[in-house]
Amino acid sequence: MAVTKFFARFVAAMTTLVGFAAVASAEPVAGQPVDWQMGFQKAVTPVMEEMNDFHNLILIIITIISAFVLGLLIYVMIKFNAKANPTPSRTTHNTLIEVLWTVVPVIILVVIAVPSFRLLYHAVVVPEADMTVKAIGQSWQWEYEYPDEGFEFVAYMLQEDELEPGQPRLLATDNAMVVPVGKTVRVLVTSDDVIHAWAVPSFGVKIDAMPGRTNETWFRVDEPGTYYGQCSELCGANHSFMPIEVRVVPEAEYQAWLVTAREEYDEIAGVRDTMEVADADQR
Ligand SMILES: [Cu+2]
Repeated sequence: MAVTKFFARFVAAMTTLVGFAAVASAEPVAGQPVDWQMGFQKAVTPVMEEMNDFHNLILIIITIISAFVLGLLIYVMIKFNAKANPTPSRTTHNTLIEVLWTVVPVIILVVIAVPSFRLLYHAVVVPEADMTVKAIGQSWQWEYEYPDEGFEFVAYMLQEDELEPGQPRLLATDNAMVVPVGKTVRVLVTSDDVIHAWAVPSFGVKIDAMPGRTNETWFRVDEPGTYYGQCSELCGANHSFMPIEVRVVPEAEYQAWLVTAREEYDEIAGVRDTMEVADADQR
C-alpha cells in the first residue's frame, strides 16, 4: 500500500518536473516575465547578452564543480567507509594534491575574472551617447526628463480597469519612456525622496536612484518593442506599484512622438528641490 502511494507521488513529482522543463524551453518573451519562466527575460541589449553569456559560463563551471565534489564524496563514502576500509591510511600530506587543489581553483577564478571584469566595464562605462533621459524616482512613480528636449512627465502605473488588451498588469504605465531603436541612451537616475532603483531586466540595467545624487547607466536596444521593469529598491508602501515602461520605436516614430510630447508635457522645472535641500545640508 505504502509503495503504491509512494509510486503515485513519484509519478506526480516527475510529471511536474517534465512540465517545468517544457515551459522552460519555451521561447522567452522580450520585455516582460512569463508564467513559469525559469531563466532571464530575453536579452535585447549588448550588455544583457553579455550577462547571459557570463551566466551560462558560470552555470557550466558550477555544475562541473558540484558534480565533481559529489563524485568525490560518493567515492570516499563507498571506498573508505569503516566496513570497506577497516585500517585507514595514516597519510597527512600529499604535495601533488595540495598544489593541485590550490592551483586549479586559482585558474578557475582567473577564467571567471576575465569575462567578469570585461562585463563590468561594458555595463558601467557609458559609451558616447546619442541622447540622455533622466529618470527620477518618486514615492511612488517615475518622472522622466528629456533635458535635450526640455520637457518632463510622470509615468503612473495603470490600474487594472485601465489596462488595454495586451498590457501587463502591474507593469504598464500611463506614460512611457520612449527612445529610438539602435541609439545609445544615457540614463541619469536620481530620486526626489527615498532610495529607489531603476531596473529593466531585458536591458540588463539596474541602478539605484539616490536622493541628492545622480547615477548614470546606459542601454542600446536593437529591436523595437515595449520593455518593462520595476522599482528594485524597497522604497515604501507602494514600492511594487511604480513600474517602468520603455517603448523602443523606429526613429521616425520617435520624432513624431517628440512633436506631441513637446506640446503635451511640461517644461522642465529646473533644479530639483531635493538637490537644493542636499546643497543646504552641506553648507
Ligand atoms: Cu521605489
